[in-house]
Amino acid sequence: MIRTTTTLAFALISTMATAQQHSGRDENRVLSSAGPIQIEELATLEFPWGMEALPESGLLITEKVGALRRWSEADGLSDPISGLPEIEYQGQGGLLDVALHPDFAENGLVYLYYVMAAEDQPEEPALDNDPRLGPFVNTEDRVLKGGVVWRARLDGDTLVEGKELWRQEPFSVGLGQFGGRLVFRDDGTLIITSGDRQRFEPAQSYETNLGKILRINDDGSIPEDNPYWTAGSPLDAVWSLGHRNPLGAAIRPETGELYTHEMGPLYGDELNVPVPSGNYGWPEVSNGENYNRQPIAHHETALERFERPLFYWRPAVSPSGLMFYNGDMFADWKGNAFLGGLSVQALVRVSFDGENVSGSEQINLYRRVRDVMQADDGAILILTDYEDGKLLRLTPAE
Ligand SMILES: [Ca+2]
Repeated sequence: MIRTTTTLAFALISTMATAQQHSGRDENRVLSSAGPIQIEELATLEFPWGMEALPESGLLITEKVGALRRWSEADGLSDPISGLPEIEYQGQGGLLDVALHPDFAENGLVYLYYVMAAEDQPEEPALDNDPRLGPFVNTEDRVLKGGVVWRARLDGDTLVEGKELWRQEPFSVGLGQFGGRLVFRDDGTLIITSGDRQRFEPAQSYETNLGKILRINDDGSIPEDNPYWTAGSPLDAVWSLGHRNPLGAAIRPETGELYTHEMGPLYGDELNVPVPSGNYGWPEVSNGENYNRQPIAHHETALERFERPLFYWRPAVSPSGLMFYNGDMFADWKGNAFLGGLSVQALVRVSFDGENVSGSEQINLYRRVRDVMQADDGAILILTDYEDGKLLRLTPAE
């Protein structure tokens, strides 16, 4: 499929306040192209990472340190839900995303993506740090581990009947870039984003599931209409390849298409519409550079066999979390996509003209935004990063 890559001809509309405004800013009110936005703090969490709306009311929220909690307007934040597996928390790893089965109201099934330490740890961990990581080479974290998708049934405040459905292969030592978002497609299959674990070439390898988007059934079996399905091959679950570190995935309601984004290296964050068997290029092509300045061919100059991003950011926004908005509260933004920006400390809004991107606005929140979702009433809910992370509610200011 050929899509037009949106170039930087679309200048970023920045609503960043001037330095003078910044010094006297009201932390609970920020500017946007749709007018001022009121920010309300609902809860404080430890490294919150993902959230999902419960059918009756309230949310389930993950904390990277290894806890899953409920939150509701009436009762606030719950104690951690019990019954979770042992989670390896360090750096970018820990308890990442949560998703609910499409029939959660009837079956109570909860899906978690978490990082697990290997049962057998090597005596001499292989530190295969790549010079392309530049200053991000890390030799301290020597635990052999990988991302796992796990399903259990929520019974009161306990997860029961836990079962591992999928895991990253192979596990690798330390570092980061696990991916870790989960989203159900309209056909009831589950999409998993798997990062390259800072190892580059596995994203192009037909031997591993690192650096891929995967698709499995709700019970962990593999859909036979996956593009590489041959029964028993490591590629059975692969939907698309050539991804670096995708931390956002959502289904666009108008089309039912899967949208994902991923962090580029130095610059070049991408928004993609992954099609079955599509190769999105990493690490052979990117619109960013390696951290040691070793050049990478840009998508525009590269071979036809690589799919180009629908849109890319340069400089980077460091995207995390993705949702399509269809509420009435921010009526001008209906149909737009929203993603969190970590490095830019902003909520990033993407508008569309049909299937192409028509613009990107950075709504500066002065906080690293980890995840974003829409509440039932059309308010925008946000999780911010770090040990005193917040659940925030954004509504139009009076
Ligand atoms: Ca790419």
